[in-house]
Amino acid sequence: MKTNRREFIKISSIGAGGIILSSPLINLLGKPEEHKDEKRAKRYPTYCEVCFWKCAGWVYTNEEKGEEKIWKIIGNEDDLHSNGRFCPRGTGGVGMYYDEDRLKTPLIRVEKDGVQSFKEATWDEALDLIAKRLKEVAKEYTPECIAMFSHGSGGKFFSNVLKAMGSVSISAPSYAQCRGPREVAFIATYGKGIGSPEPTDIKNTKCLVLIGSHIGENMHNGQVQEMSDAIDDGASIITVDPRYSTAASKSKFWLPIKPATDIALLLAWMHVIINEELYDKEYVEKYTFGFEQLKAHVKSKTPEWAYTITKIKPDVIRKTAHEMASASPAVIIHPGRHVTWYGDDTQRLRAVAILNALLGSWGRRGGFYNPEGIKLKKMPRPDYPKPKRTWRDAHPDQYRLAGLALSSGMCDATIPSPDKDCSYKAWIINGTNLITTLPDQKNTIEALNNLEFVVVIDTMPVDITGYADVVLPECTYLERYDMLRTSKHREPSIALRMPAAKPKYNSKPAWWMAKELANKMGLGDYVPYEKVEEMLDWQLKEYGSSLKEMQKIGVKKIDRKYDDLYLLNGQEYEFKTNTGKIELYSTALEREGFDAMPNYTAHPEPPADFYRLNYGRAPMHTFTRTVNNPNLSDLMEENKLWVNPKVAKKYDLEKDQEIWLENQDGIVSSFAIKVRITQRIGMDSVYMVHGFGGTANKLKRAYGRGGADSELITNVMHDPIMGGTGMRGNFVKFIKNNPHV
Ligand SMILES: Nc1nc2c(c(=O)[nH]1)N[C@H]1C(S)=C(S)[C@@H](COP(=O)(O)OP(=O)(O)OC[C@H]3O[C@@H](n4cnc5c(=O)[nH]c(N)nc54)[C@H](O)[C@@H]3O)O[C@H]1N2
Ligand SMILES: Nc1nc2c(c(=O)[nH]1)N[C@H]1C(S)=C(S)[C@@H](COP(=O)(O)OP(=O)(O)OC[C@H]3O[C@@H](n4cnc5c(=O)[nH]c(N)nc54)[C@H](O)[C@@H]3O)O[C@H]1N2
Ligand code: SF4
Ligand SMILES: [Mo]
Repeated sequence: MKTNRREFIKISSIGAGGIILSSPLINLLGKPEEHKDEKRAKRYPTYCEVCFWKCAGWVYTNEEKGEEKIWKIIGNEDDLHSNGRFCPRGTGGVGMYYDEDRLKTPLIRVEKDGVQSFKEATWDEALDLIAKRLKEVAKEYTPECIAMFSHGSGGKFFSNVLKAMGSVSISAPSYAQCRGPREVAFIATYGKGIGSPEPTDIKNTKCLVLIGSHIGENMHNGQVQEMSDAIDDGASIITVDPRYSTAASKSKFWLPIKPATDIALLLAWMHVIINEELYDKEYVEKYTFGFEQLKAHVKSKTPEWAYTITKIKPDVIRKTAHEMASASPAVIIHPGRHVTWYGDDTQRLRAVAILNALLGSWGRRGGFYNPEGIKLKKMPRPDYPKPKRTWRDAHPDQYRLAGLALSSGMCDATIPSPDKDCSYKAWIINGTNLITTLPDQKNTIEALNNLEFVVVIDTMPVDITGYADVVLPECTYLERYDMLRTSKHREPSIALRMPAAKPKYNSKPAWWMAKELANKMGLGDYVPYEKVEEMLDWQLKEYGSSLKEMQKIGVKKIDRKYDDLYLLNGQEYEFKTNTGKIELYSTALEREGFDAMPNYTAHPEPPADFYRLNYGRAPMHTFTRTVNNPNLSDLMEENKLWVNPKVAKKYDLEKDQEIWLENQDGIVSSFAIKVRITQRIGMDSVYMVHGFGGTANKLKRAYGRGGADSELITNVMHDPIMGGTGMRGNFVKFIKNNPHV
């Protein structure tokens, strides 16, 4: 059975606490001493799901009129990700539980008289249908034709079922739309990626260089705290950002770079550091490969050369290079996180990696430390079948250095084309709002229309749920168990998430859905437990703990196995690169036919009357994940378009005037966005926070609020090295009268 056109269905839904904000950066974090335990309260351990920093905390419940209610969430003081403090989003996570617009029961797409709509279903009906349709797709095509997109904790449970079926096409948008280029660049240079949380030793640094990494608005908790401490300890901050970000306002040097020219600045910094012999000679000699080639490569890349490109004055380039060198090796050129900007991102991040190597910061106190984590044992289960095709076949002979599946690549491969085998026929989408997450919405929708079957697992009726054949409502992280958190850090640790309340409505945890689905598909042996608690307890035993103990402590620290947080003086060390050295000259890139050392190439400029569309984060929101959250939308209910006063004057734009935007491809924004006139943005760009302007009409607080950068990002600049989707090459012009009337 083929679905014809997959009509977008606007889902109908069936069925608090406040936060005080003061000034930016550290003041946004809750203080541990503010939270005095109250006698009647019960507390349950969790780790936060409002973003991917995964801070561990405590959920407090209180009895109100004989009923237990979730009251507040605070940080767990034993946790290295949070140090006992939560960011406003984490604190506001309670709102996810109370949001009355939540998905409440499974939904199945039905068609009557040519009109498609969702009907409410029981779990049995929904899961039976999924099992039947996935088996049909696997039989008619191959199991490899089923793909999964996931960004969230439940993904592990569903990927187990998918692998048991015989497909390994499992991707997260946090790779090709986020940190992929940085991982590839650091692996090419050091033989090791960055990972999450970033092992930047910010608390011990003397100089932190942020290149478009807007820590303070990007509220990755531990980093914000460490940056604040470092500033108090006298560290200097150098911020390179065309926008006067919160970080820029805390910086000794703010370099308002012309957008898309960072590689030129990085090469000029290398030039100064090599030319003036400011690099860490002993380190470079002992650990690196290709210094002479690099020296020749950057010989002509003078600050004067870079000035013409970046608009950063030569003396500022020199001064900031001296500032970094005088802090060396306790200096961090931060690798950033969302780095898919202009398509040459792996090379820009290579330049970042190389500059760190020249300053000897990798493996050094105040630079990058060597994190350690633990790997939990898996309960015995049958071997997975070996797939005949993987996600790599979506782009044969391309992006061979990509280490993880590309969401965008898998999406593209779903659209039949003469030069591509149409690989995917069914998608499972868990915890990712692909419509607003992948660039070029038209492309994503075309892929969705070509699918035979789509399952969406989410907590909210967000945009992507409207394209599903079956929608499964997951309960929030406050109502469920999940896998144990074991991310690497200065010390290894384990954190538990457990339910603080029963799932509201007819929602269920991912582990339960995946287990039921596996059973219905005859794959029950792959889920060797009745309840996930059994598995958690089994895994914890290996570390001398138990579920019971973890329920009391939440976080268990484990001693480091190796005493190698930093490199020792003069220590021999073999890097996992082709040469065993830190590759200033990359043999891996050369072998793949790419530049072995980064080069600057110019990018297109905005046409007349157009402005570059810049976007980023706000401290109180995470993408579309939080825009409907009652607590967080109270703090920030819409985004605004940052416009420079001179530009505003040119077009006669007033403060808070509602305007629409049209991009270079003629795409017009669905909703109006208010103008914020500010000197903090340059003359060639406009800026907005990502996540707003949603079209999902059942999200009362989010629908149509503000503008969506996602709608306007239609020009995708693919990174030829790893397939990342550069999203900052889009230009917009202003429309003052409502184009939709
Ligand atoms: N235009 C544009 N695109 C971008 C970015 C940008 O800045 N601008 N940023 C990029 C980056 S850096 C990233 S990391 C990605 C992020 O991409 P996504 O992770 O897709 O971002 P969200 O929009 O937050 O979508 C998360 C979805 O998970 C759902 N959800 C929340 N909690 C749960 C849960 O417990 N269970 C389940 N099943 N679902 C849950 C939310 O309701 C929401 O639908 O987007 C990338 N794409
Ligand atoms: N509060 C909050 N915090 C978050 C998130 C969130 O949703 N909310 N999301 C998390 C996630 S998944 C990620 S990946 C990170 C992303 O956060 P980061 O990696 O810190 O930042 P980006 O989104 O890449 O960059 C945004 C900054 O880049 C600047 N910029 C734009 N163009 C250029 C340019 O050409 N050159 C330079 N040098 N700068 C430029 C913008 O002005 C803006 O200040 O944030 C994380 N932290
Ligand atoms: S940084 Fe904030 S939103 Fe992210 S996990 Fe930590 S508390 Fe939650
Ligand atoms: Mo991200």
